[in-house]
Amino acid sequence: MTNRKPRVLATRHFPPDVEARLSANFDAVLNPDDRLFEGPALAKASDGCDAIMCAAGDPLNAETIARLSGSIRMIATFSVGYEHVDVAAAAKRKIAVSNTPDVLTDATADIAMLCLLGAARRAHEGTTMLRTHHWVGWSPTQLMGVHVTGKRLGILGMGRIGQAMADRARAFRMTIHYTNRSRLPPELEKGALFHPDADAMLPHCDFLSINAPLTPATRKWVNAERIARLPKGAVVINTARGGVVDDDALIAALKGGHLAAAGLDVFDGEPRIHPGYYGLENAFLLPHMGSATVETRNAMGFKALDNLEAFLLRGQSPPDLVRVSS
Ligand code: 8YV
Repeated sequence: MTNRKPRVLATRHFPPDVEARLSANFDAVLNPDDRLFEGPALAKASDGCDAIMCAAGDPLNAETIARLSGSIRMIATFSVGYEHVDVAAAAKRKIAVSNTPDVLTDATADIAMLCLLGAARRAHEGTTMLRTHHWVGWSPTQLMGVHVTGKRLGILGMGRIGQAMADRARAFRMTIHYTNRSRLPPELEKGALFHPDADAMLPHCDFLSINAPLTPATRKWVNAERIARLPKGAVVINTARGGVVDDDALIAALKGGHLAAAGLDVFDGEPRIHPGYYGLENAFLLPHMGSATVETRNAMGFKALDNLEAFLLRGQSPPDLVRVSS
């Protein structure tokens, strides 16, 4: 028996405090230049490792997982979303997978509210006007946007982040509608109106916030037909995953005027986003910043480490084990 520390590959350059703990407790293989790994290179880099600490966007699909060396026992993703990890393929190879729920709920809901307000109140056009020296002064009709207070907000996916978004919207006296796999108990629902049929909720949404994970069932869920069911002048907010939206349909509705605006923090195929977004004045766009606060990114890293330490150092089940969905 040797006392060697388990070896963990960090696929990304993580926050300094996170890497310090990773290096203290494990034989850490770091990525200080934050090079992005393609699948085969990732598999090669993890040769001889016991675990991989990865992030959203890393290609831990079935093909990469099939190439991983037999020494890999765990994949801990530095994210709550885990659509980039083929959990079933990992389970077949007896590789445990963990994620980081809870700790990024507030930061992501804050960004969702920022997207809602930024889109409704034409923040992109306002800051651009000012910074490009095109502001000639206040005028009674300048940059009139969509009023927020008192409007109806529909939430697709009332999990932790959807509920936190609802809490923020209540401060704006918004009426909350939601659709979810199951209805929430009254103490979590807090008076929000449940729609068992998601499509039936859409005509009630002045604002639609997407807070559902990307799954085969939600891929391109926001399509042309569903956008047409939203009231004219509605605003769409997405802080979940870009793949939930059909970009061509959203861009057409933003150009054609059926939608007043969109506030987007996530994009299909990011960072190579649909080129149609760049020129759209009524799209308030952020580069996937939902969890980007020092406190949150540290908490995500510490949670990933809690899981790695439980499994690799203490032989316990990771507290945030991701199970294969049925
Ligand atoms: C993360 C996210 O920052 O945790 C998630 O699922 O979407 C982000 O906020 C990112 O995925 C890091 O891996």
